[in-house]
This record gives sequence, C-alpha cells and structure tokens, in this order.
Amino acid sequence: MSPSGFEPTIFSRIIAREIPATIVAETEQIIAFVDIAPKAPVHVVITTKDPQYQNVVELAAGNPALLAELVAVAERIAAERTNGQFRLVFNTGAAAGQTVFHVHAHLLGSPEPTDSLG
Ligand code: DGP
Repeated sequence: MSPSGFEPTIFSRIIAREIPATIVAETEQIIAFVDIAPKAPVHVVITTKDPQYQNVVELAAGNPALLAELVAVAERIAAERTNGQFRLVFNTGAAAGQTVFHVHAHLLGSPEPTDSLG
C-alpha cells in the first residue's frame, strides 16, 4: 500500500521510472506511454499520475477537469501521431478487459489513411 492509501499498479512504477516505458507525453498530472502489447499501429496508454481513480467512471465523478485534461492530451498525441481519426477506449471492469485498475485510456490509431481501426 502506498502512503496515499492506494495499491500501486504497474503504471505507478512507470510514473516513478522504476520500470522503463516509451513516454510520449507528460504534464503535471498526466502521463502517456506506448502500450507494451500494441493493438494498432499507434497504441498509447494515457493515465493520471494520481492512482486514486480505478476507472473512468470514478475519474469523471471525482475530478472531471482531470478527465478533460486526459482527453486533451490524447487529442494532442493523436494530432502528432495519427491521421486524425482515432479510437479512445476506457476499459471499465475486468469483464470488459480491464487489467490495470488505475484509470487510463487507450489511444488507437494509424499514421496512414485507414478504412477501419478494428
Ligand atoms: P487494460 O487491459 O485496459 O487495463 O489496459 C492495460 C494496458 O496496459 C494493456 O494494454 C497493456 C499495458 N501494459 C501493462 N503493463 C505494461 C507495462 O509494463 N508497460 C507498458 N508500456 N504497457 C503496459
């Protein structure tokens, strides 16, 4: 358990630079890094540095401004790295595929023109 009372996740270890990741964007409260198991030509995980919100529903209720900042960071990364069309996915709950219970979005896209992002 961390001093803040929240169980640290693998993302906390990336934020602390305890394990390596390819970080593509960072603000005071948000960090984004390349997904270790990419599902698209561009696959970036965007998460809050604060580990207290387990999923997007908790973040939206607890700190909507931080959710808006996360989305703004996603849009900036998409503008730099994709063709301008992208998916932003928040898996919410284990049955929906969530494996890391530290709120995060998956930004999925392609730098090339595509018909579909799957
Ligand atoms: P989700 O299944 O929605 O909870 O997404 C968790 C994502 O986190 C999954 O796509 C893989 C990624 N991930 C897990 N561990 C690591 C890691 O150590 N490094 C990086 N770069 N990504 C990770």
